[in-house]
Amino acid sequence: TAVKSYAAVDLGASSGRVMVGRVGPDTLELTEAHRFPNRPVQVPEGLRWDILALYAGVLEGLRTAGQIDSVGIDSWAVDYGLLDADGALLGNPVHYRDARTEGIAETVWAKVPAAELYAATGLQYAPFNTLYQLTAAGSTHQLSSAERLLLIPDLLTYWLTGESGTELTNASTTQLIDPRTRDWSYDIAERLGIDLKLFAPLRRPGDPAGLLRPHVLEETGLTGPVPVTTVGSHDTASAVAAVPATGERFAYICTGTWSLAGLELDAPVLTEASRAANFTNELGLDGTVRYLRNIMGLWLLQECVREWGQPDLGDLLSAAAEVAPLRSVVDAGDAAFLTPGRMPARIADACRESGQPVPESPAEVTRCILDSLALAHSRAIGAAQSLADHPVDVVHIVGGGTRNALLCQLTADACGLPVVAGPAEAAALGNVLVQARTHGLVGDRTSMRRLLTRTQPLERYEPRGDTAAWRAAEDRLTRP
Ligand code: ADP
Ligand code: LRH
Repeated sequence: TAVKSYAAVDLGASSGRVMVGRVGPDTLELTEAHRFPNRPVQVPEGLRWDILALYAGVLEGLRTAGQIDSVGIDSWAVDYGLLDADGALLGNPVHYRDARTEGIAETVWAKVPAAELYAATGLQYAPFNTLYQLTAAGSTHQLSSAERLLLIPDLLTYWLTGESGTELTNASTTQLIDPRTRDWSYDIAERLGIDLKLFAPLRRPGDPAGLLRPHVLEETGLTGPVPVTTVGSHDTASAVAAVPATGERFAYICTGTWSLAGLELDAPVLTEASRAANFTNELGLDGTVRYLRNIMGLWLLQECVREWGQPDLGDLLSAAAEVAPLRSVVDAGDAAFLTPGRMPARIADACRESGQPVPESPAEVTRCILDSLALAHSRAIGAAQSLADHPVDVVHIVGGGTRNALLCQLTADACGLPVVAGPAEAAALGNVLVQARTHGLVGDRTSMRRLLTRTQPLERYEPRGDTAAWRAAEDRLTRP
């Protein structure tokens, strides 16, 4: 039987890539066509994505990819571009780490109380949810003159095909979707004065998203027609689709700039206890719910490495492995670490304030970050199991963090559960597999996962020792 080639455009907060997946009944091979940095830019009005550089990277990647049967696009969540009546982009998309949403939650909660908002949308509070961003944009000239709002992957799809839509898994991160109906939360939008007509119609993974425009074909050297296929356009939805689980009793951690730790469920958990524990219900493939907690992730390390002048990551991690474990930990779920800058100093401050030794050298700070991430992973997975009444036997780690063996081992230790690490490029693989499924090359979600376990190299980490030291470290964080 024929093997087909699919291009997966996967834009993470730290880098973008165009990957080519070759798929057949027993084949799943992923190669990198092009990788490019994603560098946000601070301009006088705030922190912005360099969307044109990203689009140029996408075109360059498609040029390098060679002839493909379809293209799928996924990216980080919540952010968007605004278009005018002519379909032209109005300004650079605002970065979710921009300060404009500071203090906006109170304005929103005065209209719709936080508890009601959670019951209706299932989303944990995060200042960058699109709902708060749109409230912050309020009566700006740009928003008032916009005719259309396209989430980042939908914007790139629009530029490639001329067709617009709002992909559902990513739409579920706006906090304007009801996870039970998997449709807009009309009542919430109305009460907050958000015009849902700004959004293009919803589309779902597997829906057609148009054909590459003639000028795109010309620029990339591709021979048309080349369709764009809707995938789980939220990178985390694509990554979860590519978790190589063999049963139901698993948890996952998608590690990259963020760590998204949780469970795949059939229905949302909208209880008050779930809200208090800051768990989110994002939508996944085929009616699933991604029940998870956002943890600051390797952003903490990325920001330190930037401040230290980009030392070699491998050397830094080897040195961190030699540092005494669990000397000090910080709360890696704390939104105080959201904004860029001064990260080593902010971590030192947090250790000092909680009465723990202050990490000094880059190796010590790195160890503190990895211990803190592993602890946050275990706390999230522990809480998710009890809140959703869904016990697990194994933790799957996917994403760039699988290349960090120390982080994987520490996570196994903290959870007291085996960790299966890989694939590193899970989002791209999930993207490719949904395209392949849409074009009839693979079957349902279970057969997608079976193909992954058969073809992708995975690393297993057994938990070492007992979890008492981790619980003691947790107590240092949570004591008043
Ligand atoms: P995102 O999609 O959010 O941009 P990735 O999934 O690409 O993030 O993960 C990037 C992170 O993966 C880096 O910040 C780094 O911490 C980690 N990483 C990547 N390569 C390596 C490596 N060779 N060794 C250790 N860690 C790595
Ligand atoms: C990871 C991610 C995550 C979101 C964040 C904004 O790339 O999509 O799932 O919460 O970016």
